[in-house]
Amino acid sequence: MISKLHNSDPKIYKFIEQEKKRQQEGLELIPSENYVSSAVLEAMGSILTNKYSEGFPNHRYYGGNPNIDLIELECINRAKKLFHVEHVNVQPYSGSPANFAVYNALLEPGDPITGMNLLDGGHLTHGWKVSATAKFFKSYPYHVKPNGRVDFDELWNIAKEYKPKLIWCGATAYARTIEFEKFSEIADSVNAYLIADISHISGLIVGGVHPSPVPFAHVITTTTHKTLRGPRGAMIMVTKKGIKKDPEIAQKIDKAIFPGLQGGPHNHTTAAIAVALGEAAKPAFKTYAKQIVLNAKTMAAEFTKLGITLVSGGTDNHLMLLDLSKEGSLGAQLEYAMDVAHMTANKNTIPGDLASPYYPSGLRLGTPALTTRGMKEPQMKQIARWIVDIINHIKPYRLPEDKTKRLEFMKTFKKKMDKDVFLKSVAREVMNLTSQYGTNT
Ligand code: DSN
Repeated sequence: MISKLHNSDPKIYKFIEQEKKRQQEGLELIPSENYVSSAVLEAMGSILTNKYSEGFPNHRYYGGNPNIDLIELECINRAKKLFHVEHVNVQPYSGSPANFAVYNALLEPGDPITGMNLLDGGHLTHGWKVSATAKFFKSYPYHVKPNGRVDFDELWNIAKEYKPKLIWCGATAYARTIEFEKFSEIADSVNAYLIADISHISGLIVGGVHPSPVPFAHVITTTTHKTLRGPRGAMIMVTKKGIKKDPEIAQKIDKAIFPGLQGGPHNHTTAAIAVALGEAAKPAFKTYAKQIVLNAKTMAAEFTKLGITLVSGGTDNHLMLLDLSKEGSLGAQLEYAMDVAHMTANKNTIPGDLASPYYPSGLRLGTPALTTRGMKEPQMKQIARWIVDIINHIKPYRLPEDKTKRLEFMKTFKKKMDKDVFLKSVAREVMNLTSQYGTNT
């Protein structure tokens, strides 16, 4: 069947088809990515995008919203039931706006906050220096210890000295269980809000393979497109504990989103979130979440067996962080070489990285997307072996110490890799594997 898009805009159609092919042929190892179902895609691509509906259900600033109200209310109710929370706002455009809305709701400019340092696995919006969150609030980041786990002694000291009004827990490159109870003890001791950003692990929480922050946090934020396997969007949830601390907290969050920060909600996204939440409520999702973690543990064990160092020595969740400092800060080179071999991952800093975020010493890998495709332990071992073969192959290309030489070095490296016979042979093996698996649509 020739699509309407193909007829009306063949150029964009072609680019989309190319991307579809890339997603089908390649191995998606970025831990924050996933493949949505056809049902989620259908809702995302629906006519709901045509409608303005500023405001909230039954309280809109535009007419014609009876159906949008039904969709948003259904989405809210599904989220409340699935996560066991009291209030949910499903309108944030994505994770960063959701987090900024929390600041907007609960703090005054200049208030002190703390979150995990970006280089240690935290998120930009948890107070990293180049983020607006550090411009408008005073940020005192906490770190991980040499063993790769959160340094709670340091966090206690930060809490006592700076009295943060808001503490973030949750991360983007942290392979260990988030110890919500320990964070809540510290937050409660200084009467701070504890905000759990569960973007990476919300699917694992729903699937019962990671503890829930609900008894401990006041507010929870999550994107909906990572392990939760929904569309690109986000939610802000308020717990009983949050309402006990501040009975107005739910209204403050809603007002911070609209009119505080955003305009019209993306109703097509809201509908697709509702569909994804419906899928996540099914028993099969628990099996999926369990397999994500099993796959990650299997892959991590294979890397360790093959001599690769992992930050924190392994994983409890869906991701792992390869520490390639002893191999020569290979993060950027490995990301590129893997791309040539049809494997997508992302270079990442490691705790205490002496290289820069653009040329870091680590590589972040995750299993949610591969697990969606139905891959299991044997495939994880094979993929780890391919990656280690590539690491060994590119080891001679150590990052130059002299920063001014790095750009030129990468240009030459990329040209060589584009024609590299070994990488092409891995790409063929990868395509042979991926041809046996669909992409959830
Ligand atoms: N960009 C997300 C990730 O990849 O983890 C975080 O916002």
